[in-house]
Amino acid sequence: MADDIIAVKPEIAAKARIDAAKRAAMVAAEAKDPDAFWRGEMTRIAWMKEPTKIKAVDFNGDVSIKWFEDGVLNASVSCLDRHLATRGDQVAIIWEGDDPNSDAKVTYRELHARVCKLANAMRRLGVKKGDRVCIYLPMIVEAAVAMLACARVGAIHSIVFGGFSPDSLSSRIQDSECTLLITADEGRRGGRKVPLKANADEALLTCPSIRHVVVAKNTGGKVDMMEGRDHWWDALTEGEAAVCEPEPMGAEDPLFILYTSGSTGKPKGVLHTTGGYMVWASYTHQNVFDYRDGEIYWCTADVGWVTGHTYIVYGPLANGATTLMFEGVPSWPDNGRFWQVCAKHKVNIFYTAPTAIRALMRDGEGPVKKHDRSTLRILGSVGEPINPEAWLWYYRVVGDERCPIVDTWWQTETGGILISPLPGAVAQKPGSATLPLPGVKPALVDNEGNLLDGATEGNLVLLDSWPGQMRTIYGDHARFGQTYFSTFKGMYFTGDGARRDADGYYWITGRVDDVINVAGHRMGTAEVESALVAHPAVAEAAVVGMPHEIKGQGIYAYVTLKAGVEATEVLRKELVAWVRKEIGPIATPDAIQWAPGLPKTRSGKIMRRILRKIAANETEGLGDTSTLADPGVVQELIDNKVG
Ligand code: 6R9
Repeated sequence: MADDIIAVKPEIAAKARIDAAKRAAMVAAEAKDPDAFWRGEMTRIAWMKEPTKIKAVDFNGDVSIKWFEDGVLNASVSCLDRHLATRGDQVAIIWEGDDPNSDAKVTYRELHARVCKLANAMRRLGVKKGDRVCIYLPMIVEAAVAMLACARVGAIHSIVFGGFSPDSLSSRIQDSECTLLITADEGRRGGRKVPLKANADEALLTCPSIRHVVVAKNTGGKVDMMEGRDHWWDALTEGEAAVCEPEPMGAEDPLFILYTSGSTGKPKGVLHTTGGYMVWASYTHQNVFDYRDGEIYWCTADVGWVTGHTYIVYGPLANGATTLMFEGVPSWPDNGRFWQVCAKHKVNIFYTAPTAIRALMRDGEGPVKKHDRSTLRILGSVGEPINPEAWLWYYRVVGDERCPIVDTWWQTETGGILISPLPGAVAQKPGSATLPLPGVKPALVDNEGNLLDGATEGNLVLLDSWPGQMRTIYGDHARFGQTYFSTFKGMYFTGDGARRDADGYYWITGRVDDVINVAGHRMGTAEVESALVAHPAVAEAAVVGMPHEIKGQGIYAYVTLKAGVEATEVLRKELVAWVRKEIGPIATPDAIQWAPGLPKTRSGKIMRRILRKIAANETEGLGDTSTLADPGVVQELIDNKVG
């Protein structure tokens, strides 16, 4: 079953932008003369000065990645200005509210005007090229406006997902010393309110770099406004002109920072620059989704994640698409919401995460079949491995076996999709992200970094750069080299493991490092551990991922309490609430096990391999435990496993 092949239907290949022959020609052209290939692709975005230099990359030494380096552009011009003459009155953004009775449409002309007004106001507040601006907004049109207004004035945006706690918001603002925060009174999700401004107020107690706060009125809920610091969006932008000179940006000037979790330490500020990122966003959005003029395209992600950056805002708008922004959740008011929205707005391309598919599968076909999905043409998946069962349900029930599925593998660091079928060119196999896009060079290596040939399994690396690759970790270039280029010399290490079959298809097996993927959200085990040990009752904590039917992985925490503290149900609940408050609801532990001791090597290193197996109930072959300082703790943990 898992190795089923679903061939490209001839009628799909015939109409697609890229069929198998075109794909082969692209791969060959890129291999023969990469500079010529990318010189061709770079014209998909608008340049103030076209680059003459294409690529300058060194994965060794200090690691330096530059694309189109002498080009000059402004990302907002590619997304807005250049469309005004040809599609000014076309809808750019369809906004669908949490409440099924609220929606809105914004044309390219209106979006351009709103972006210019905010950009002018930002300049008036003193925001200049290179300044960092934090965006902490719900899924409302203002989020896209804020991103593009930052791009307009050359400020670097750093979006923090609205589900993060005041502490998480504060540490991200501090790390990149943002001077402006853009937020809203409250957000809405599944009929509930999210107190964004109140969270921001708490965070800002520890953020001296913030000089101004712009507040969008969304729910109308009551909030405190600090005189001189806080400004209502509408009042601030009211008198501003609807035109604004775009800041000329070098191709390698930063466009945004986005914090993401790694194996160790605090979240890293992944930095993307302007030219290469925009080329990659446009190239991948148009080709992977086979986007055609006039189509309605919906990516269900939140703009707080990289998927929202590249595939709700920058990619679709660069390509002149109509992009749908959804404020709500798949399960509210009922489990048919996704399909109701598809029918209401006649969606052609739909892009979501496996965790949502698995959750909706539980309710059977009823809620899907109730709604007309005849406009759907392409279905996409992103964020985590999709199991063949969920893939086939998506294909049969949602797509009526009509719509190709693009299972897109990529990361915050990669800026956009790297491995995915092209719907008119590559046969699909349920559960496989299939083949690299033209220009992308994945490989598998063993733990010593030796390249592996043919059908095999190993660590997924990329042998060469692509324009959308991250350029550095904000403020810590040494950590960039250390994290991604030191494990395997001269290669970018993804942190993922993968299998490659005899057809050369990639099957991503999941993270091989201490990052876990909970419902498509990346979480560092170290972050959850440091939240737990910050609680006065906790002496030590070790966190691992455990298999979870809907979320893919759940969070399993082993907690050692301080001497004299009693392990009670009340304390367990308190610790769960504590982590939610410290990091945010996405980090809620699914299980907490009291651990009188943790399995450690004689040098004091926690043996996570063993803890992962216990959490997964795989206690048969625990492997070598002879290096443990106290092998007895393992049996004790197995006997007291929770869940
Ligand atoms: C875009 C995004 C990246 C990690 C990545 C991998 C997992 C993403 C996947 C997938 C299997 C896919 N991942 N897409 N695994 N198949 N199609 O999700 O970025 O939040 O940085 O997560 O997600 O483990 O390394 P990000």
